[in-house]
Amino acid sequence: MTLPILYSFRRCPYAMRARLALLASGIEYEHREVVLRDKPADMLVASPKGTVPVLVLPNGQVIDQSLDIMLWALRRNNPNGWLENEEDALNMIVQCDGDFKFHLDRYKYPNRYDGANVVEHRAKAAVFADVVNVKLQNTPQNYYTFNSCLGIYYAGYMPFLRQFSNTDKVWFAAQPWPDLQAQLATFEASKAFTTIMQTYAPWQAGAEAVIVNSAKYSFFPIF
Ligand SMILES: N[C@@H](CCC(=O)N[C@@H](CS)C(=O)NCC(=O)O)C(=O)O
Repeated sequence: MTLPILYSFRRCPYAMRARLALLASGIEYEHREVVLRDKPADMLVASPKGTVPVLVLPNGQVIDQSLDIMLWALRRNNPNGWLENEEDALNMIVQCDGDFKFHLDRYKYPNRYDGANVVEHRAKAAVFADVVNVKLQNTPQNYYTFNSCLGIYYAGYMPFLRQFSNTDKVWFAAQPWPDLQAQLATFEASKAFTTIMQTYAPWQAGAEAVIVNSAKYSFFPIF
């Protein structure tokens, strides 16, 4: 049987959210781990822009934006109810991918951006963290325990907030965001996150296929 193929990179937050949604969907796929400085020719043929994640479907269709991969998977199969509050979730993901990511990159990698002021960019990125913290405060507690990873809503941007928190853990822990800090800890400890962070050898043409979400490599349900 021909399966969808996901080109992915373990530490890429965009690829993380695609893998989370694919895991939640239970859709079986072939995982191809990519080394960013040595991208496989097959991936570049499918998507010349050269970013991960890229999903190649058996009919040849290529989905090369992480959010589109999430929506493709969850609209096809959504046994964990990950599309609840979809409109609000998408609005939050747009904020994450826009201003927040812009300032996160400059906070995290100031050397890559001429004249980037770390403290200024951290303060601007913190605006989104604050919004998420308020949202979490207003979310009924049982929602967390019912669905420990909270669906596309949080899978869409938790990998990015995780990068933000890891850039300076001491500073992050000192911020007045108890709900966000707790939710990030829950996210990192979740079965879903540990599953999608498992390591794979870089893919090479001709290598044995790594199948994800099959009984052999994964488990279902995930929460
Ligand atoms: N808008 C894209 C962004 C993906 C992206 O920028 N991925 C990074 C890795 S985190 C990448 O592949 N960069 C190319 C490179 O570093 O060569 C998406 O949502 O999928």
